[in-house]
Amino acid sequence: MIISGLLTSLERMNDNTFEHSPLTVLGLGAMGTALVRAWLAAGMRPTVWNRTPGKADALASEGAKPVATAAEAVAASGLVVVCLLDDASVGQALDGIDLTGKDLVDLTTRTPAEARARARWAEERGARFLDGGIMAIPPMIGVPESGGYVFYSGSRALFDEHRATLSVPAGAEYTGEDPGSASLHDVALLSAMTGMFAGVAHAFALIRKSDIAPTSLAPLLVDWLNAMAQGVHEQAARLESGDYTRDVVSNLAMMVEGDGTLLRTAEEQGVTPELLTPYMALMERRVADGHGEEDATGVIELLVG
Ligand code: FVH
Repeated sequence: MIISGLLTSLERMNDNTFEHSPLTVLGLGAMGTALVRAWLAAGMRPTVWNRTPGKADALASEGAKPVATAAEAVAASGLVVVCLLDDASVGQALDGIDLTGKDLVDLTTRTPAEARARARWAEERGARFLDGGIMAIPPMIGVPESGGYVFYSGSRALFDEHRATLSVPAGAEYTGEDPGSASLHDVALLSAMTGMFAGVAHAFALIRKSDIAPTSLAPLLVDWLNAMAQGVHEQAARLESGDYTRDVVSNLAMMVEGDGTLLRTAEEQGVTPELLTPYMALMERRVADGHGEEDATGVIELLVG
């Protein structure tokens, strides 16, 4: 008893022994499967469970240990990683299961409020909780050079003890004790990505019926978006200073004037402007409110009310 307790403590103190530490993964969708393969490649043998059993078959032949129920899977390891569709599915999968003494790391995408509620829910059941927001797609998992990483927030002690294990599939970035912090970071980045791809969709629509090939526009788009993305740092600095006129290169009045050209071109090409007009309307409101000499940073004031 004392010896096994000492071993557990030593494993926790030095997580370099992760290949021998029991690990469970709940959820073998595209992401859960990629996570399991990364841990298998690192020499671990995770216990795995999926609601639909067939998804564990290939992983079993690669060394994973499938079990029939979520309860068995949770009982098998101190560290339980969850990667399910959404927060509601986590509640359903873990309903009625004993979580006493478990370290629950939940990589399911959710809102910050859902993450805080899920942390309270886990702690009430005797578990430590760490929420994770994955900034990677499945092919980036287990490929360090892809730059994929996971935001983690919640129990610092849990993060520190399992950091080496958690760093196997992708980089591990701890953002704070507030369990909602990881998902707020995650959703902020995903929201920016959504806006970016809305712009990309509009750009491809403009050339759809032209003789410009999508594959010839693509590298130009990537270079242009990379160059313009640097302006994010300046927007952040203006937000922190509160001075939206500081070092402005392209002012809002000029941009709103230019929006007319974007809209007329969309009309000429037979493309609906509906992906652009909500943002343009906000820019126009800022100009009408007397902020034409600022850059677009002030639009954020209209969003938060
Ligand atoms: N795949 C991606 O590109 C993104 C990258 C960033 C992070 N996301 C999030 O990761 C979570 C899982 O995503 P996924 O890609 O693995 O999703 P699916 O392939 O659709 O697998 C969903 C799994 O969830 C299981 N599931 C759904 N509902 C329930 C339920 N009520 N009880 C138990 N399990 C449930 C499902 O099981 P089954 O349908 O095979 O039986 C899959 O294992 C997600 O939050 C992404 O936003 C991925």
